[in-house]
Amino acid sequence: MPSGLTILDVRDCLAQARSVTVLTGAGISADSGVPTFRGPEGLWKNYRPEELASPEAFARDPKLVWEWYNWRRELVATKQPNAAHKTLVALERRIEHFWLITQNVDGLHALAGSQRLSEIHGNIWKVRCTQCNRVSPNRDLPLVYPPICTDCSGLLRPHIVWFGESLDQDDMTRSYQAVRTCDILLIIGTSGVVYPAASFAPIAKDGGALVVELNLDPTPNSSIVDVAFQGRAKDLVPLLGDAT
Ligand code: BJW
Ligand code: ZN
Repeated sequence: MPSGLTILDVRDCLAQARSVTVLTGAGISADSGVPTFRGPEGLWKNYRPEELASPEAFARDPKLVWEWYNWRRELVATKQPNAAHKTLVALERRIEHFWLITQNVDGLHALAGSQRLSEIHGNIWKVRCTQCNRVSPNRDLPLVYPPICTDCSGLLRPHIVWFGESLDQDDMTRSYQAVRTCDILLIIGTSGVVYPAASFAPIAKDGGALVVELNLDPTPNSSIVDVAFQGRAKDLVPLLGDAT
């Protein structure tokens, strides 16, 4: 078990690796100014998930839910990818088998240039029709309520995976395969409490990968991974690659 690895050792392992998978969470975007969910400054401190981010909440009061997403869209629109997002783009460009799995809905990985990417909890810049299920991009600021599907006149909802909802099957197949078969799994800025992403560290370990966590604080993953580094994503992740 390679405990005692330094971050520069991990960089050297990455330089040799043919297959790398990365899982990110809200912590990577915290350094761009996007609030996390949990913790003292997190979104759930002021808003309860079941009141705003659940299918029941949307059924009960879609206008309130859209007001909250409108507020977050206005906020995210002012944010830019940081050095951690950019380093992952550089890694993607030089590693043969690379897959980035993000739980973030802010779109900052794609904005940075990531292409081999699964946004497993959706994207705040997409909407989905509650009647015909058509997904479409939408960057309206503000999004005028009620947003209506141009195909069937159904009410549009955020294209985001709420608690109790299924994740996209193709995304999950691809993500599980990437986690199972990688040489290295990097887990960056996630509290590691939300499934299915919470199961990725043990799955990668079972597959024989080197599993590395980068987070401001210890998490439930810290005791599973081979090595955990504490610090800000924008400071730690660039040490692993060649970001500008
Ligand atoms: C920094 C930093 C810096 C800060 N640098 N680091 C198995 C067992 C038990 C329960 C379940 C299970 N399988 C499914 C469930 C139910 C449920 C679940 O997981 N519940 C748990 C809470 C127990 N999962 C689901 O319902 C999922 N659906 C599903 O599995 O369908 C099938 C099924 C359903 C039901 C039962 C069984 C099967 C769907 C989950 C969808 C989650 N969606 C959300 C909300 C979206 C709303 C929105 O965005 O508008 O997605 S929840 C919320 O948490 C959001 C995030 O993507 C997700 C993860 O959060 P994340 O990214 O980890 O953020 P934080 O805030 O928690 O942590 C930030 C971290 O960053 C911290 O660690 C900081 O230290 C760190 N940090 N600054 C580095 N600068
Ligand atoms: Zn429709």
